[in-house]
Amino acid sequence: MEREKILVNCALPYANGPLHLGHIAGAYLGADIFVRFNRMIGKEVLFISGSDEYGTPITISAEKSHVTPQEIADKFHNMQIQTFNSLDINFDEFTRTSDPDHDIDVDEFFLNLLEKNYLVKRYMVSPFCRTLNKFMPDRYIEGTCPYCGYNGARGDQCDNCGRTLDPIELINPVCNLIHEKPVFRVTEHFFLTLDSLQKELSDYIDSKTYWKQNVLKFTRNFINEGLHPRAITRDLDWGVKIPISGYENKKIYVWFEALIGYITGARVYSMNIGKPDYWKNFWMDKNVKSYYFIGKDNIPFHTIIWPAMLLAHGEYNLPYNVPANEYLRFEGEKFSKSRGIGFTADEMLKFVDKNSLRYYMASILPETGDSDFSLHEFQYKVNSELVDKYGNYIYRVESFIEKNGLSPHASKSLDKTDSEIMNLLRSKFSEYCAEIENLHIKRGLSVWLELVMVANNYFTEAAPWKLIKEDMNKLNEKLYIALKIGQYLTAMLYPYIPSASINIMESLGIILIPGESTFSKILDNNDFHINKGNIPFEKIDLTNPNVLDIQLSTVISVEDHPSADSLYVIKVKGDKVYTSVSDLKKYYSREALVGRKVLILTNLEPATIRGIKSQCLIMTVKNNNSVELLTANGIDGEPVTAENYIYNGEGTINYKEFQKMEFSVSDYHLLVKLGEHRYPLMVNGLHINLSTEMLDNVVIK
Ligand code: B3M
Ligand code: ZN
Repeated sequence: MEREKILVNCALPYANGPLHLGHIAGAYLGADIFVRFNRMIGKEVLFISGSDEYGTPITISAEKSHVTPQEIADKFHNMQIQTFNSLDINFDEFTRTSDPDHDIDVDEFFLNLLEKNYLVKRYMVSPFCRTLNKFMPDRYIEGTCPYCGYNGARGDQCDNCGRTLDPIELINPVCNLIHEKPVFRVTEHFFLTLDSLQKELSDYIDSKTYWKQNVLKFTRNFINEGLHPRAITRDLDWGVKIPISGYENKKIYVWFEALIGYITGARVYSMNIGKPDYWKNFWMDKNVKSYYFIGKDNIPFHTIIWPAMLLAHGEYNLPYNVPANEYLRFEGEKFSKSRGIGFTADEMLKFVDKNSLRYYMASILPETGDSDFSLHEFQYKVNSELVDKYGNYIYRVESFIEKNGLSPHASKSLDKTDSEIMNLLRSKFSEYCAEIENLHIKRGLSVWLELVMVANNYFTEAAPWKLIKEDMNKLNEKLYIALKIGQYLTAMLYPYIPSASINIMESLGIILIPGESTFSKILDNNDFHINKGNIPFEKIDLTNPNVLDIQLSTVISVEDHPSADSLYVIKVKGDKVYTSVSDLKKYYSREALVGRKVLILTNLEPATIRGIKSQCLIMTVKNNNSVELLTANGIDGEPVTAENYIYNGEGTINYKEFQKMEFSVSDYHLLVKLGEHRYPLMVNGLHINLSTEMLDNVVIK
């Protein structure tokens, strides 16, 4: 029997920087959970996203880094694929809009709409920079929002009130590239006649009574303000070419062509699996529901512009649902790369595993309002729920069974408690399914957590350690039910933390194959073979995401290295005596070093240099050709902290990783970058002072 199909599209992230946790919570994690869930209930899902590579965010990054936009796009397209893979976020196709395949779909769409007069030529007034002698992209123009007064509004959209803007609307517009007031000049462009689709769009939105209120409200306001023709080409160098002659120096606007990337992704995937028309099932069959997982700032493009384009084109389905999420804050502040707030996904994965991160992020998805990412709460939830309750439950049950060589199997009859438990499992599972089907991804996990609490109580009350001495039949029944509970919990956890769930399911003797297994097949399985694997959860410790053990010490002796003329062998006393093989000989006499207070890094992987093991690095700042010893007042062995983060006492850091760490000097103070934050290095509350006021990219050696 043909399986029901659904299409899940995820906003194409700009390929202009690493994905931070706000991006992941905003659109991608929820989508992946929803896709895995739907596959587990037997639906056929096509899951598409890709890199958005023509937006001005890319050209701005390219200008800042003095490289081409293509180089930026290439770098971050690949980085984003890595990041998604490292989080088990697996699209069927992750396309890229700079790929020639994308031009094929954009050309078809553009010419289709042009032929039907949904694209008309108009003149618009655009910001022109006389110094650079070129029209400036909307995003390059900043000023005050005419609607809400926000001073950092951009020419294309106001981040504060979310409205899409034209640069000419901004109050006191300034080009943020060379900080010059632009002039406005007339230029010809193609316009999408949004106004001609006002009625169809209103009817379409009115039919979406089941959409999230935040999405409906924003969209209705947008439509009620009246729709106007919207320019869909720009005076740009970097973008999809306009597929008609005479417009060589203009390109198609990103918020027209990028949306068509959803179709490109589906079509390219179909070609890659050898079924070139497969995608049409999802885009043309009116019964197929399509879901767009996006962040809040993308709402108008997905609930107005894209439906208008699809209405005009006429051959493809319009979005069935657009469950846009709100914003994720980090410790109370909005995630921001530029202001160093929050961690990128890759940085967080240096401190925790993907299962823990997915688990915590799923529990705080900003589905109906902004939510807050707190390191403290992250540690608490993972350790107290995933590890201490769920992981521990599985461990207790499997250990008891394995230790006593038992193999529980279904009993012919169940006592009242067990019948009730089985009914509870089924009813909670249905509740869980209903929540996720209604896009309440977070609430689905809360239902799971309620069952985890029941599980632990059940096993404690069953007291198998007593039954084993009294009643083997009853023991078998209780252990079998305990395994059924573990089976339900592990199956329900799969969409949230797939890799851990697959491992634990295997420890129960059940194989869960992504894309093939279904809940019914898994839950109908009553045949358990325990092979207690390692419960794949470890407690996390985030109180000290500091990987550097730096301490204060005193130089107690300095000798020439016996077989290396340019090196000293220096002994320093920190919390104990360390030997350092150092090239300070080039900069300091032995007398100048003995007795000095110096900072030492003691958890760098030890290295043997010309036969002598170097146990620590005496830290200096290299500035041009001079070298400055890092020093401070205090007692030997006193830890150096990065603000309130102190070294958590575990692990070493290898030299390459250390070299990648970013230090800087600001206001004569030495700072280290952890995640997106820069923290001052302190010793008992005092800064580490340097003779230089400001230094970027400081080399510590
Ligand atoms: N690149 C939004 C963003 O990254 C935009 C999404 C396009 S979806 C077609 O914020
Ligand atoms: Zn505004």
